[in-house]
Amino acid sequence: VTVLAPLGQQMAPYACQRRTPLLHSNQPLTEALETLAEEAGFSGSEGRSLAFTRAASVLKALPGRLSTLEELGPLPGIGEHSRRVIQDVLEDGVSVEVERVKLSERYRTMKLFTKIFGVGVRTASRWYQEGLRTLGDLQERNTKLTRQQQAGLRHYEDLNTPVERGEAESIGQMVQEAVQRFLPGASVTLAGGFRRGKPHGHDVDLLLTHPEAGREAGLLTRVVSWLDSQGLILYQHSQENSFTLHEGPEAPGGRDVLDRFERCFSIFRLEVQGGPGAARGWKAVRVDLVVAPVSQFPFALLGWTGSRHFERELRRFASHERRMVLNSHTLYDTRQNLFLPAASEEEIFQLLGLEYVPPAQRNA
Ligand code: DCP
Ligand code: MG
Repeated sequence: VTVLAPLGQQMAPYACQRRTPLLHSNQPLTEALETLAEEAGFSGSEGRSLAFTRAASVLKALPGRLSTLEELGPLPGIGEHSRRVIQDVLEDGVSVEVERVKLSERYRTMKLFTKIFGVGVRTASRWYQEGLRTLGDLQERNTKLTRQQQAGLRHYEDLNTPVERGEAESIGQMVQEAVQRFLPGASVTLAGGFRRGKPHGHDVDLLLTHPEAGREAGLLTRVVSWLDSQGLILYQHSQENSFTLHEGPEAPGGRDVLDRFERCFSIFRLEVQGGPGAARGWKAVRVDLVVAPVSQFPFALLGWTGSRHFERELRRFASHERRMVLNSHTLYDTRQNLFLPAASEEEIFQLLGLEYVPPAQRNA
């Protein structure tokens, strides 16, 4: 047996400097930490949530299974609280704190409500405070719901059944066919978790573009109307492109806005043979369609491939280490006062002075 150097010895500080595969050897530890991250998010403690997420992400990048806390060495990015949780799970198989969270009425209710399409932490929290506990309560007490939340509730079971890769690919195909009708030469790219190699996901993220700038304008409306006329769409709401370079390099939009692309949040009606929808022959699936002009496409692809934590770290690295602003549209160098164009994801990593990390290694 070779004596181990601390497992985390060569761990780079930012997740975007590391390779994080989908499968790793420390699942019980990362699950415990991510439960606490989720719970902190439910309580509005973003900082605490991020600390647990960071710790989990570091463990996902370790080359092997951790058996004692000492093997970690003085790893930056894993705080006192996370270390205690890791130690408990290593010693007892579980963390009492995590188990208590999982059983708590608040956590369970928040989870139940935030799994409704269109319900975020703030809404779920308000409902909890009003004494609501079940999906039935929402209906019985005539809780005011948006059109999106009504659709979310109507398709709750389907939308919380994982989407299989094959299902994501057939939806990609359906969209591709619709796109070809209206704009031959346009492309449809499967992004999100599936691009990182996940076998299933909570939704299907599709990016549309065309190699000639400007040709993509108006495409989404036509595609969505056509799919709708074919009975393939159970719900949709679209948002127009609101991005202009003149606004400067600030992060696009407010707190809740990820980017400003023309976009459609939808629920598709997918024909299925097996699974929970088999008896009726179809299943509801969440699909996000996003249109990017070709010059922004590499940024959109990078931004929409994730993981969420990988993206957050890329932006933090760009700003803290390079004085650059990265978003799903552009990269802006604040020292040169200059937008830096890129024709591929590889080029964006290069501009940031980062080693290229392929999608399958972005599961931070
Ligand atoms: N994204 C992000 N920040 C957000 C939301 C999304 O950076 N607040 C990016 C990264 C995600 C991608 O968009 O990977 C798609 O978002 P999803 O919520 O669909 O995440 P995934 O596709 O990674 O996971 P899932 O398998 O649950 O769909
Ligand atoms: Mg997704």
